[in-house]
Amino acid sequence: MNEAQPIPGLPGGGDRDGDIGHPGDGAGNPGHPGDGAGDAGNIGAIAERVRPKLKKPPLYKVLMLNDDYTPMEFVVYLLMQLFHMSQDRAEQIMLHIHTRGLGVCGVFPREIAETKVRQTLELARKNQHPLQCTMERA
Ligand code: TYC
Repeated sequence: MNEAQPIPGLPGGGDRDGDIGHPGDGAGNPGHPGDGAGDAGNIGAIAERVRPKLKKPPLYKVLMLNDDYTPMEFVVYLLMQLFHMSQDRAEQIMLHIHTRGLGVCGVFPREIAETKVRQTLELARKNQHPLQCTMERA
């Protein structure tokens, strides 16, 4: 046995699909001794993936919409509290939404995006602001 064994999650391992080490995504050792992988001339070698390729979860953009009534300071506060932005970043994004009509607050897997939208709307309603927030596939 002199086959080099790449170490999962380290450079040189992996399945060349361009990602970096999702557990169980096929990164790692190509075959074990006796499993048929790499045995040239082994007629009828088993060509079945031991670990089926797992799909990465689809991502969603959380979008915030402009309106004429929600105070700028409230939007900045919300971007800092719920989207963990710095004050400078939150002001930039708020002004982008204010001038362009809408903007992206972040990109997340579906359930996290849903939670961000819900928390944004809850906080806005609690403070009686008409702010609108939604999500779409990234
Ligand atoms: N247009 C609002 C104002 O002038 C500010 C604002 C910014 C509102 C972003 C909503 O998502 C928003 N007070």
